[in-house]
Amino acid sequence: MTSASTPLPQSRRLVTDLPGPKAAELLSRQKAAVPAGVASLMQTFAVRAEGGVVEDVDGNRLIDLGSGIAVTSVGASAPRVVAGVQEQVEQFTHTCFMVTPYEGYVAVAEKLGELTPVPGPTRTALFNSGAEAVENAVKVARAFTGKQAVAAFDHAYHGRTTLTMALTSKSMPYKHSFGPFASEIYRVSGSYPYRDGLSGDQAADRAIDQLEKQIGAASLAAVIMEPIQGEGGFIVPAPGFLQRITQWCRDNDVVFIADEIQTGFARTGQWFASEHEGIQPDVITTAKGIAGGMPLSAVTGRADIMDAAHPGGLGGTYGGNPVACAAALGAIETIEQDDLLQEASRIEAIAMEHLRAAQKQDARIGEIRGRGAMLAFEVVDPGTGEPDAALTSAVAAAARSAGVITLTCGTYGNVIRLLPPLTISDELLREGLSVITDALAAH
Ligand code: PLZ
Repeated sequence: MTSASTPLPQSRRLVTDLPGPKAAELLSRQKAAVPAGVASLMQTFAVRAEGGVVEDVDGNRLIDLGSGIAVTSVGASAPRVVAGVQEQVEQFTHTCFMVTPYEGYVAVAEKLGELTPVPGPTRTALFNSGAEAVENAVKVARAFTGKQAVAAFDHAYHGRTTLTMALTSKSMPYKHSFGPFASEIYRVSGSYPYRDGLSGDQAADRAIDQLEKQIGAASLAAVIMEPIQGEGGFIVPAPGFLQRITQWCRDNDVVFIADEIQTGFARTGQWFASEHEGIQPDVITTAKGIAGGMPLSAVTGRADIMDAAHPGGLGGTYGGNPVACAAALGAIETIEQDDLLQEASRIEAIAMEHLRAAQKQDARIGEIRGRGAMLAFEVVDPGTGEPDAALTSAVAAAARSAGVITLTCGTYGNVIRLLPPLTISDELLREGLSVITDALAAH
């Protein structure tokens, strides 16, 4: 360990407005050098992050309720992640696993085989981003089944590459003006109990009917679904929905892919959200929380499915980079040793209590939902229940200006979501929540 710096205090501190003077200068440099298409939410620039706090260039300390979109679940700069990365960079940074393999990749694959709820013997291939994992999950499903069609759900998010844009449901901002999209992708209705009012069985009947009538099992290689839909609005399907869908896939020789890129790695209070649903996916895609902030993703699947791709058919220059693998082993050890599953449940209890109390005072808080440290509420018109996207953006912007990193999501843009690091203290979490609910009360 080389870092001799003092720990970053785990508290919010605003010494300037946002952006402060240094951030304002960087923002103008960003504007001149980075395309507008790459937009940043926070009006400031990070220089340091630790635990649940991000420090900016002007010395402000922000409460992190986003974890870089569900990535630093073990806390920013988690000690075991930092140590693993430092040790690895001193040995070597890259050989390419397809050229000269190394143990870290195999160790991560073994760990994912143990931890994921995929039945029977498994194999794991490593990649860089979530979208790349989804692409490869589709490749193996097609190779295994000899079929081509892939079904995704309403409100789904699977990435920004050509294939994963096609799988993603929402046009703006993800797909608008970027077509044509990949072919043989179909969309069916999912389960959104707050808005469709259907039970898990009713929603599954509807989806299965669409799968059978509009695609046909004989053409269908895979069904892909996030067990809690993330970007779509932290939508938890009605109980039983996922069980029915996975059973239908099993009965019809269709590969069921659970996209656990956002829900994985203790985020929901289990290692994987599939476990809450009692399902055993054939293939699971993971990324984000897997490596404490280093770019790494994985496809873990039944050995017979994964081995259907021919030797040399899967890979990439950087997939399973040794530094990212060392970070993943550090992150996984942290989740295990520090019992972060329990921490996710602690966060759920505190946040639910806070949000339910706020809801009693304010009927614009619609459904509060989620699991563990993946929680959200809808902002609605209290009379009609219609989504209120304008109010949602205003509240989130106000919370950000007050020093709380606050993310929104949802097909209708009206969901405020909480994705704090699992290590955040009770105090910091409560303060961050109060900033958000106070911002709502002030609007
Ligand atoms: N699958 C379920 O949540 C990434 C996207 C943010 P990448 N979600 C955050 C944005 O606006 O780009 C995600 C996900 C699920 C796939 C992905 C894609 O993962 O690592 O961003 O490619």
